[in-house]
Amino acid sequence: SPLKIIGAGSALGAPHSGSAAAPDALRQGGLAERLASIGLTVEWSTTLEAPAAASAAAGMDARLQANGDFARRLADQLAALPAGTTALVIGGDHAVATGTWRGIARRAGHAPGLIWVDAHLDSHTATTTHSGNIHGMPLAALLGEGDPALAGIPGPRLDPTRVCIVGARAWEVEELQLLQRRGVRIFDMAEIRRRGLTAAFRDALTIARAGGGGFGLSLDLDALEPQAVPAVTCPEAGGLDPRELADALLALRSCDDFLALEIVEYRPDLDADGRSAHWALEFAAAALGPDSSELRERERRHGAANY
Ligand code: DIR
Ligand code: MN
Ligand code: MN
Ligand code: MN
Repeated sequence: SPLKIIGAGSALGAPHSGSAAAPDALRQGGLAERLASIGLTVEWSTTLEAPAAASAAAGMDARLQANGDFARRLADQLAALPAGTTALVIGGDHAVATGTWRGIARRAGHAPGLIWVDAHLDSHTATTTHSGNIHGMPLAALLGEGDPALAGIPGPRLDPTRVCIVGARAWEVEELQLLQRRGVRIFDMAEIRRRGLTAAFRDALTIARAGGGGFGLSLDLDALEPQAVPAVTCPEAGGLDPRELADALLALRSCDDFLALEIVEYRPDLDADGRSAHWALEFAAAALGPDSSELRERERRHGAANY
C-alpha cells in the first residue's frame, strides 16, 4: 500500500518559527519524487498548518495548550490512516511528536516501540524546563509525564522499556533523571563513538521491536553533526555522521513491523545551499525504500539496472 506523507507545519514548540515551513520546502525540494525514484508509491496526504499564536511571549499554559491542540489534530490524521500504511511525518519542531506517536498508537490499538534519534533528550516537563520551549518536552509527554495538555493527548502511552534514544549529547539533569527513573535506554554519542553506530543501532532496534507490536523512528535532524546538517534550530557539536546514519537506517527496510518515520526540526531558512534538505531526503529514502526481497523481485522482473 502507498506511503502516506503528512506535513506537520508547526513551530509552536520552538524558539524560532522557521521549521513551520519545512513540509512545504521538502515537498518543493522533491521528497515525493526522491521516494518514487526508488520504487515507492507515495501520496502527500495533507499538511497541517498551525495558528500564528502562542509565541515565546505567551504564558506556559497558553503554549502548552496551543501545542496540545495541534498535536491532537495531527494524532487524528495518523489514527485515520488505513492499517498497513507506512506513514512519513514531516515537522515542524519536535513537539509535533506528541501527536504523531499517540495517533500511530491509536491506529495500532497499542503503543509502538520508538527509536528517538536526537542530540537532546526532549524529556522535560513544564515544571523542569530551563528554556521554556515545548520542543524540549515531547518524549516525557509521550511517556505520560507532565502537563495533561501534552501528556493527555488521546491514545496509549509509550512503554519506556521499548523506547530508546540515539545520538544524545546535550541535556539537563532533570530530563536525564526522568528517563533513568522510567528506564529508557540512552545510546549517547560517547557510546556510539566507542561501539560504532551499527552496533548501537542494532541494539536500539532490538529494544524498539521487542514484543512485535510495531515500532517507529523519530528523527530530530539536530542529531547529525552540524557541519554536515546545519539547518536546525539547536545545533550541537559532535553529532552523527549523516552517511553512517543513512546506512544504519537501511536496516528499517526489512522490518515489516516498521510503522512510521518522523523527520523534524528542519529549518529551510538556514539551508541556502540545500545541504540539509538533501540529507533529509536521503534519510527518508534509506529508511523507507523497498526491502531487499522486494528488490530481488524487481530485479527479476525488470533487470537490475535501475536499482
Ligand atoms: C533543551 C534543548 N533541552 C530545551 N532541547 C532541544 O530547550 O529543553 N531539543 N532543542 O530538540
Ligand atoms: Mn528533539
Ligand atoms: Mn534535538
Ligand atoms: Mn519495506
